[in-house]
Amino acid sequence: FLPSENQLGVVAVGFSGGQPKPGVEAAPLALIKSGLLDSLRNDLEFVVHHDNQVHDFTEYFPTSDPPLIISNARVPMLNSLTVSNVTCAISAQVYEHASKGRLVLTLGGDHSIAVGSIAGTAKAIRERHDGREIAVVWVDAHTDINTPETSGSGNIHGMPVAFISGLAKPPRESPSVFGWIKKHHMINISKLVYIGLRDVDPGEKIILRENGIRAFSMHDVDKYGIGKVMDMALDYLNCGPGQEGMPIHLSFDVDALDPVFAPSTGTPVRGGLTLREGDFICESIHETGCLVAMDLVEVNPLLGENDLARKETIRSGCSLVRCALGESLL
Ligand code: EXY
Ligand code: MN
Ligand code: MN
Ligand code: MN
Repeated sequence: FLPSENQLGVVAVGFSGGQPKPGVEAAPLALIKSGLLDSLRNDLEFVVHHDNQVHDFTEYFPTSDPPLIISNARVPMLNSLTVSNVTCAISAQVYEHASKGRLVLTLGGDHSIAVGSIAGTAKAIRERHDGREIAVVWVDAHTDINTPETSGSGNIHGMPVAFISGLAKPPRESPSVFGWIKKHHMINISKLVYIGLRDVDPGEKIILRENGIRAFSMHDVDKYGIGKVMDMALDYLNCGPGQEGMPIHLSFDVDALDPVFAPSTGTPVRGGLTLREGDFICESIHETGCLVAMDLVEVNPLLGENDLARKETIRSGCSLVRCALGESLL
């Protein structure tokens, strides 16, 4: 299942509809302008397949997308048809790269886009490799596993894991919302691990408990150290030394890092990973040789105190990607 040597597909997604703060759609261009793709080509010797476009997918925005009122929900679901249409289009683009055996890098955008990137990866890997499932490593301060019923915000960037795992179904009130997600797009919730958690809603904690989801919070990072946490996480996914391995999709939300290292993001939470710990997570996954796709999301170049804050956040994001793609390999 390993991607072909050094062939990288890039999908740049300028989308912010999964949350209310403008700016996160500007991240792909900011990352690319700061030299990310050039360094992947020149220093890491990737052949980069990219259409040189930052897609805003506005052609997929419905003419009307009112808040979707769902029975038993606390608040309406926001931009539901838009996020559904956009993630469907993303899944097709990611699938296109992955089905050619390329490693796929998706630059967000807010975290709702992971519904599309994971769906595209899961489908391509199943097709290429005899129905094989993918593992997902979700690095985040948050679990993003609210259902439309448990969500207190209605923002879909807090729900992608619920939809891509099938824990949340297309709402009865509007079945076309995520109605495009089929079995072959979905992940198995037992092949998911979280790292970096520190801001999990009460309803999400119940979902984690009821489904026995493997999660490493910041408490675990402090208690065991990041080295041991990665040993445990990769061992759980059968990707440790001497194990058979399985294809890994890494979904990295930059807010997993402490705001000291990534201040320019929509929902910062204190007490996060150091940049070195974030880089170590990425390096450890690179070392397994199992990485098939990565998302980098929630960089918001319009937020943060000043220009330095924004530059630092972009620099941190670039560092994470380069580490996942093998930068620190000796
Ligand atoms: N749990 C909160 C919600 O559902 O609105 C906050 C989610 C923040 C999500 C950020 C992207 O990781
Ligand atoms: Mn593109
Ligand atoms: Mn997230
Ligand atoms: Mn987050």
